[in-house]
This record gives sequence, structure tokens and C-alpha cells, in this order.
Amino acid sequence: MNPFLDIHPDVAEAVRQKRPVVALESTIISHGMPYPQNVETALKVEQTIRENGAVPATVAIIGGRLKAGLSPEEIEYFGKKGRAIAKASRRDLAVLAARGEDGATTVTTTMIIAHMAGIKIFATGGIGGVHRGAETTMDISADLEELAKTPVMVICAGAKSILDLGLTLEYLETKGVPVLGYQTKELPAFYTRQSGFSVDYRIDTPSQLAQILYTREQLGLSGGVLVANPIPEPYSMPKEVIDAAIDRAIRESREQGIRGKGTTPFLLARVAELTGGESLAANIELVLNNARLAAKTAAEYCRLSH
Ligand code: PSU
Ligand code: MN
Repeated sequence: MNPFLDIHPDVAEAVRQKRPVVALESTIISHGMPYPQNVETALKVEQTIRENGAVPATVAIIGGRLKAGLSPEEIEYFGKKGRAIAKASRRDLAVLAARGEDGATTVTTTMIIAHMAGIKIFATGGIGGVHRGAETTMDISADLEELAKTPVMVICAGAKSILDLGLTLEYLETKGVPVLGYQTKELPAFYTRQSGFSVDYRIDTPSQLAQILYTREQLGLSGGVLVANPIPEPYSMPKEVIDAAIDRAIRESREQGIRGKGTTPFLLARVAELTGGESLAANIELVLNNARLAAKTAAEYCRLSH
């Protein structure tokens, strides 16, 4: 057993009994939304997962412990501390654990810890990817490498066009990661259902998603599966509105010389400021929508693997 891993008793019990469990990330809490909406949303997402028949496991690093499953008090602590918490990617894990520090888990580290805890399905908002201008900056999110190697299904609402979505899809293709559109053939772009890019496959039911994950395991293929679940129609924002805010945020980040791990949080915060309450409401709704789909898929997966 991993001596740094703390699996919440409810999560451990569900994993042992092969009942449905859904992992959730914590960077979305600390860096993705303002307090107190971040805490309210994180608790509501957990509740939504329970209502759909699965056990939620919010992942984070607290005092150097890798946590799969948080208490409501721990979620409140994370939300309040916000961006003061280190954003933890793969390379930060051992440093934070060795030094007994806190870390907010990204898609990458949530996948790693979910896998350590025996959790197969993970719901989030958006993934990282190939940044615009990556041909000169080489800024490519570690999320893509993790999807290439760690066997977890990640259910997201696509990616924001703060990224180069075309290059992100090329990278995933090279790395052998299936990209499945849920009830769509178009890659959704987080706040909006439209991106102009196609995904490999359109999948129409949670049962079919579960079957693909299960089959991938039976084939002995390493790596994850990416599911792109579009934001529900009533909350989808006009592409032009969101694109204008993103273009401006990217311009500002270049002017200010933002780089490295600070880039994504800067762009996310700036886009949220520029588009105001509408984008926050959309963000909350798409995360809840992904939580519902993840819980249903986890339930179907358990039926297959029993
Ligand atoms: N994109 C979003 N919302 C987010 C993130 C990305 O629309 O919250 C977060 C996720 O935790 C993701 C991380 O894993 O940012 C990617 O950061 P980077 O680009 O530095 O790899
Ligand atoms: Mn980066």
C-alpha cells in the first residue's frame, strides 16, 4: 500500500465492493472559480454524484498526504485558501509529499491519485492542452501526457479555446488517446458547444462509454479515454463573446510575460473577469452536467466488471 495515500473510508469501501466511484479535481476549486462559489459548487457536484448513484472522491494533497475523498471541511479549507495553494502537476507530487505541503490537483495529478486509489472515472470542467503559440513556447499541458499513460476515463466539457484545439486533438491522436464526443461529433469548447473541430467518435449512452473503457482494459491497452460532453444548450454561450474575451486575455498574458504553470490560471481568471457572471454560471452548469454523466457511466462500468 502507498504510505502517502489516504483513501476516504466511504471511497475505500465502495472501491472494495466494486460500487461506482467518481474522482473530482481540486484545482478547479482553488484556481478555477472564486470563493465562495467554488466551495458551493464542489459540494453540489459531490451531491449530484451521490444522487446519480456513485460515491464522490474529491482529490487533493493536504499536508503532504495524497487524498482520495475529502470532508466538507477540507473542501472549505481548499476553497478559502484558493490560489495561495500550489497547483500540483506530476513533477510536484513527490516534492509536496516529501515536504508535507498542500497541493491542488490538476487533471494530471487527479488521474494519478485516482489510479492509485483504484478509481476509473473522473469528472472535471476542462482539460489542459497545447497552448496557442506552442510552436515557439513549447507550452503543452502535462494533462495530455497523463491521458497517454494513466488508465482513467476523464469526462470534461472539451477545452477552452485559450488552447489551440486543433493541435490538442493532433497530440491526443499521436499519443493514442480516444476522444469520444457525448451525443455530438463536434469537440465542445467548454463555455460553448461549438469549436469547429470534430472528434473521433460520437457515443450516445453511458453504457457505451463504459463498454469502451472496459474493452480498453481487457485489451491491455495503457492510457486514458477522453470524453467531451458539451455544456447543456440553455447555458452555452455565443462563441464570438467567449472568443473575444479569450483573445484579449491571451494578448494581456503575452504583454505581461506570463509563462509556465501560471499561464492557465491567469487566462482562466481573466476570461472569467471579462465575461462576468455569465461565464461563472456556465462553468458551474457544465461541471454538474459532467458529474451526472460520470456517475451514470461509473454505474454502467460496475455492471460490466462484476
Ligand atoms: N482548463 C480549464 N479549467 C481548469 C483547468 C484547465 O478550463 O480548471 C485546470 C485543470 O486543473 C487542468 C489544469 O488540469 O488547469 C491545466 O493546467 P496547465 O495548462 O498548466 O497544465
Ligand atoms: Mn503549461
